[in-house]
Amino acid sequence: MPALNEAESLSVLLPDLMAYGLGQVIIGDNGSTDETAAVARAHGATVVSEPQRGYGAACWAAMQHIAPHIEVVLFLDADASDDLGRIPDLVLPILDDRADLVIATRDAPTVEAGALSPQQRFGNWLAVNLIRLRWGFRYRDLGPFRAIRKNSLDQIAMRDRAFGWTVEMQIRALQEGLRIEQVSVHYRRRIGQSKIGGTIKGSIKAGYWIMGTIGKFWFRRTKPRGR
Ligand SMILES: Nc1nc2c(ncn2[C@@H]2O[C@H](COP(=O)(O)OP(=O)(O)OP(=O)(O)O)[C@@H](O)[C@H]2O)c(=O)[nH]1
Ligand SMILES: [Mg+2]
Repeated sequence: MPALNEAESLSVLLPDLMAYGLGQVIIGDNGSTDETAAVARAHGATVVSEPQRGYGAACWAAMQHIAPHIEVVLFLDADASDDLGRIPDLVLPILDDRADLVIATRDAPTVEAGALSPQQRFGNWLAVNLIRLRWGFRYRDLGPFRAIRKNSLDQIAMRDRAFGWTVEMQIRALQEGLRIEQVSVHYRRRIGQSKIGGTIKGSIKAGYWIMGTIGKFWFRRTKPRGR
């Protein structure tokens, strides 16, 4: 879970998350100046500090602390927007060996009004349509809430350290022929202050990285060069 100043939401989210009895809960703390680290530790999470800013940098740092026995890795945001009740729906297809990557798509009829900004909706729409044009797969969202087999995560060798993280994972999954499932989920307005999709500056930054990542892979052959 990448987190930047999410003490308020983590104090609500973590007690619920811990109830699922996951093998490990790891927070990639991206230089928070609030009580994020203290709150996370108080609830039994492992905190990995990553001074280099960026969503991907925080996810990557957290990933380096995954224990060897872990089979499935769940990613989610620290802002309490995601519906934890759907964790089994994301994880079980992988444990049952039906899928390697399961994406929670924020398109259930119950998605809270205002939880996704118009620029987020437009950016996601554009990105998934570009992916469909280039790779022929119909993703419905670039949502942060997703589960992936640990071996597959290693196989796709994530490079992005910023806001192209989710889209890179989805494109690389297609290039590697992973089995992909999508699950419609509920999505709530976040707790705490918006940093990316809910702000103009954040949206421009995220849009730049998402489009840049699609562009980077667009002209590559099925496997990235040099592998
Ligand atoms: N590591 C890292 N994480 C960040 C950064 N900005 C935001 N985050 C985290 O990434 C997640 C998503 O950020 P949000 O601010 O919720 O962005 P969003 O979901 O696009 O938009 P809203 O929920 O509408 O604010 C949260 O867990 C944040 O704490 C950053 O620069 N670095
Ligand atoms: Mg959010």
